[in-house]
Amino acid sequence: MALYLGLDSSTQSVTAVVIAIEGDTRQMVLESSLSFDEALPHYGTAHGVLPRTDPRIATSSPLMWAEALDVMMARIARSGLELGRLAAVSGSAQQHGSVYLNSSWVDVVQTLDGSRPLADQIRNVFARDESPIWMDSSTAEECAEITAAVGGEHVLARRTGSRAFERFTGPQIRRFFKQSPEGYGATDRIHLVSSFLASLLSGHDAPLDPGDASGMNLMDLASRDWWPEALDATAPGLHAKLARIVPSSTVVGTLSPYWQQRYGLPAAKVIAWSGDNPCSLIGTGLVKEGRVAVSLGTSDTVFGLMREPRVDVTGTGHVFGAPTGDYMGLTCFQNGSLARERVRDDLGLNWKSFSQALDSTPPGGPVVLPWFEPEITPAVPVPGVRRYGVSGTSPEANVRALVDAQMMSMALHSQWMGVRIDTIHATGGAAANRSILQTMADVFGADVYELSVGNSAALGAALRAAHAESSAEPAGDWEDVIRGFTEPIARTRLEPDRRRHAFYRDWIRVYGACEAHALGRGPDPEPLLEQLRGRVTDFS
Ligand code: XUL
Repeated sequence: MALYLGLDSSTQSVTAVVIAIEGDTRQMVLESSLSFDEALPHYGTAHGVLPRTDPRIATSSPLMWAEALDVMMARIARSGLELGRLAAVSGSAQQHGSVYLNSSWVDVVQTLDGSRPLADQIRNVFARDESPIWMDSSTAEECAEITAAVGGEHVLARRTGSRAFERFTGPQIRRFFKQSPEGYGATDRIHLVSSFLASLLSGHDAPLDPGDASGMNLMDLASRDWWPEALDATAPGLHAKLARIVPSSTVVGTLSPYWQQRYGLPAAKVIAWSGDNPCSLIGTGLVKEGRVAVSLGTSDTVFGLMREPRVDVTGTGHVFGAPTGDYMGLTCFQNGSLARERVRDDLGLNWKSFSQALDSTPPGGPVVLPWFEPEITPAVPVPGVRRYGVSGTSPEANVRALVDAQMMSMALHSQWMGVRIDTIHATGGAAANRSILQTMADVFGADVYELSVGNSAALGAALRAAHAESSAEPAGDWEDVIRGFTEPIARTRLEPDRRRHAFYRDWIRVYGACEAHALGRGPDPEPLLEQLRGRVTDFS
């Protein structure tokens, strides 16, 4: 039985998943996590982030990520698994974060000594001790400069898959170049978290994959190579500081002598690492267009595979490379569980009575735009809930209006992906709520399944390792690789109600009109609202 290891270096922790595959036998044989704050308190992080005074700045320690990898590999080596059978390793990492390395890096990484801890040996390879991470929002000025230099937001989005975002790596590199020209000058190599860790595993300067490179505002989506105009707009001499971009399934090396000597691990193949979202795409089984995942977490996210690199002209969605060689679309909504909990608490409900309220109220009441916090999609910088239609409504109607709004907003703002959604894999805390999932099925007109996969990014990385290994033989079939690991729970399937879906197809136009009006981009939606309310029927 071959073993495959998937690692996920996320914002707060590192997780390992080992899967075993032999013919039709498929098992997850190890799942283990360590939290940076708890396991490595000497770095002083809180939730994986270094102490900060300016709330817009978020950095972490690349040395801590390396030490955590070392601790995790030691743990895996002691796990009792038959690691001689470890065939391949791949990884996932928080996207956008960047690691700045000086001229000693290449030599040091190639000559790591198995008798000394990793962190002691790489302490001096950094041109910058702190790495900006995805939670950083300090680069508005650099975003504007890059956007202007390449010819505007639409050009940048069309070429790279996203307009300029503050957390994306290009704007972060530009800020470093502007704030510390000497530091930038002393930087020989800029890695993403993913390619930095892949380098440490393979013992040489590893390439990037298109999934993670597309989170930089620097990669040309069509050619999956660096886009010279974006490099020029970002910082001088940047091309020479960046590694190559290779297909996600590339074998970038084998576990280096360091891991073999120190932990007795075999020379297993190291497959290019990717970002956590592209890895989660695989770990939630989305290897086919038409299937999307809706993650109902603190914020809600819709993501799915796209055969074509369509981009969101409204500028809120992202297109990343998918590990399958296709593309993935991702749209994030800030007011997810946060808004659900707010309404539940304001109305003095618990989850049971929240669901009862939802079940007992048909759609078609007031329209509520649930912007309790600043919203990402659509961009609403100044929060505030907006309401249209009947006033003085019952608590039940408020619950229905909120969940309808969240589902319609997700359906509306994922249309840019141009994908006919027939199946939804629902994950995250609120996916346990059947009433919410039924509304999702009715609004999207798709079958909804609950997915029980935890650690989807680490699992996705392990599956990517298995796929890359098997494609050395006849080309690996993704459906075959994920079989037995990412299937949704069949008995959780919820089908859309035909009549309700027909109603929502019209109601979503009302929702869109209310949203446009609230954003100052459209006429008063009340006449449309009234006209459609006449069509509300008894759905019981
Ligand atoms: C995606 C993003 C986050 C990080 C979290 O654009 O910023 O999902 O990848 O790890």
